[in-house]
Amino acid sequence: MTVTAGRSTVSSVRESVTMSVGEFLLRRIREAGVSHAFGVPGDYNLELLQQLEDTGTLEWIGTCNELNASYAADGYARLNGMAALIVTNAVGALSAINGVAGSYAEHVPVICICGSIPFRSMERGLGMHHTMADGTWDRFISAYAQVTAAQARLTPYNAVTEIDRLITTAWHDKLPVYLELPSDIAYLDIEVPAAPLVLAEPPGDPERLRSCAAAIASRLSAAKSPAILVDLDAGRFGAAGEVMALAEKARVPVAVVATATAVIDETFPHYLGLYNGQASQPHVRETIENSDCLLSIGYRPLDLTTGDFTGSLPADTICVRGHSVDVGEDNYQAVTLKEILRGVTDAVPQVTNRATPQSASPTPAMGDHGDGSAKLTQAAYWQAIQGYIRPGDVLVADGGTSYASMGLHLPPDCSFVAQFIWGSIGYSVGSLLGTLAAAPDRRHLLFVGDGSFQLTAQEVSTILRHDYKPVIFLINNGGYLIERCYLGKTSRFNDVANWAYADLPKVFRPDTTARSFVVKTVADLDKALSAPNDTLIFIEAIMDPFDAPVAVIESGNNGADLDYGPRGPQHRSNMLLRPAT
Ligand SMILES: Cc1ncc(C[n+]2csc(CCOP(=O)(O)OP(=O)(O)O)c2C)c(N)n1
Ligand SMILES: [Mg+2]
Repeated sequence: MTVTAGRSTVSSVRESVTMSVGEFLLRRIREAGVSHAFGVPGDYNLELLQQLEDTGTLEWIGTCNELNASYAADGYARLNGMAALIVTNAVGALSAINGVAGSYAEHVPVICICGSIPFRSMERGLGMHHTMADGTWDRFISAYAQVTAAQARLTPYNAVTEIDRLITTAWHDKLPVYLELPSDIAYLDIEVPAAPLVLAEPPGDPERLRSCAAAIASRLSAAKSPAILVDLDAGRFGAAGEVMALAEKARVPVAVVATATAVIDETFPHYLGLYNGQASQPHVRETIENSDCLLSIGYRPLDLTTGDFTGSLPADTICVRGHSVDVGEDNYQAVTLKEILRGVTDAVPQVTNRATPQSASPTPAMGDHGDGSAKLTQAAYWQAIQGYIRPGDVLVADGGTSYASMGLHLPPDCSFVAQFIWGSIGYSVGSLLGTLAAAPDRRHLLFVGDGSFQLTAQEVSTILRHDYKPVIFLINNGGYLIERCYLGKTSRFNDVANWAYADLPKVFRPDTTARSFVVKTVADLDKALSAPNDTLIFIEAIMDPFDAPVAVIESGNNGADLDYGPRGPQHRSNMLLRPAT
């Protein structure tokens, strides 16, 4: 029998099947498009991992620690759309919380599953390990309430609704969620829906959609200098194609902020460049800040997207977000990013008489990066790497001078993975494991500094264990160079121990076929770059401790003024690395 409710037709007979709580959870995760899980076993999640192994629902990628697993899940979700992380009570969950918080800041949907203490212990007041030994069990779910969009402790009774609510929330909001599975219920049978989970945006309100699209289209059509500013949500909500279709039809230039690097194909004729307040190229800043109709997509003004608050967008900027829009005084709800962009594209007339933007700064000439025998400089390094990038590459970048990779001109179909907002160093090494698992057929390039690498280096062993073949570009400059641009140019706290980085593949996998290079000159680097990509390539570049790209120096110097104020120590002489005069 079917009943008609409003606009939809619903079957009143929902077929159900019997399945254990754990198997249902794994099944739903798989149905959400996730085929791997990252994490570390512990006695409270072993039963779920056994189910995972027995059913083969997901491929398990065990990591060296839960922090790295959380980064891996984040990297995986950025390419795959969603990820799963499995940890154990408290000790695992709290190790992972930094990465999950990063996923929240960066709008990455990760399902964190914590195998937690059994109900038996909660109900009988049994003191358990991995707790504070004070009879409490709510602290860790409370901690996760600060860094996730939704949390639940599963019971046999709520499992069906809560699993679906959490997965759907993560998918819909593009945010992480946290789910506790008490260890004594994973094997209990419950009745679960037979139908697969369907992740689809419910249609918006047709009137709101029409009037919102019409309002935007009429402003765009009347404008002389419209422009679009794109932040990371355009990528997370899969709307980059819609942005480009609109830009194409209405001939509107599109700029991105750093957090949205590579979201818009840089070879797209209407691609304008990177917007970052006064640190933008002048024509980009002028186009965005003086636009008479600026459409911002998910823009979040932050130090790193405003040129340290030097930028100011037009007061009447139209703000389009994942699920709402502001146009002038009007706020539209029950609309979605993709639908709005499609609606506006349909509603605007085809424009033919507006010039395409001047292209972003010319791609640096390849093949000539100075005297081959000269000591390797940052300038020569990035120029050589520019020539190495090819269409479809996945670039994963850590903090420090490796952020200069953001300035590379990217050919089509590249992805750029970095944790710009959260900025937890070491992120990239774990994240690389995740991007490799999500897209094993693409070439993955990691850009990381010695300091950042030391936080999460062990995960190279997992990358080798799974026979992945990334290229790891590590800058060995003896310390935290980017920090020297804030404060402590020569201070010991900015030094790190010198490791034999390029020897690590051998340490992490004695039978490795990885190719390691220690490069000190341009010629050394060129040789390393000519190695075939049939195995992991590790390139340790020895650089001067004070050689930093000007953009990194300037952002550090500005950051010092913002962070420490006019009475801060940065004003004393020679306290921070300044641009060469
Ligand atoms: C978890 C964490 N700890 C500390 C910091 C502060 N921090 C930001 S960049 C950085 C130094 C990075 O050094 P390195 O990776 O060697 O890059 P370099 O600038 O030397 O190329 C530090 C310590 C951070 N962002 N995250
Ligand atoms: Mg360094």
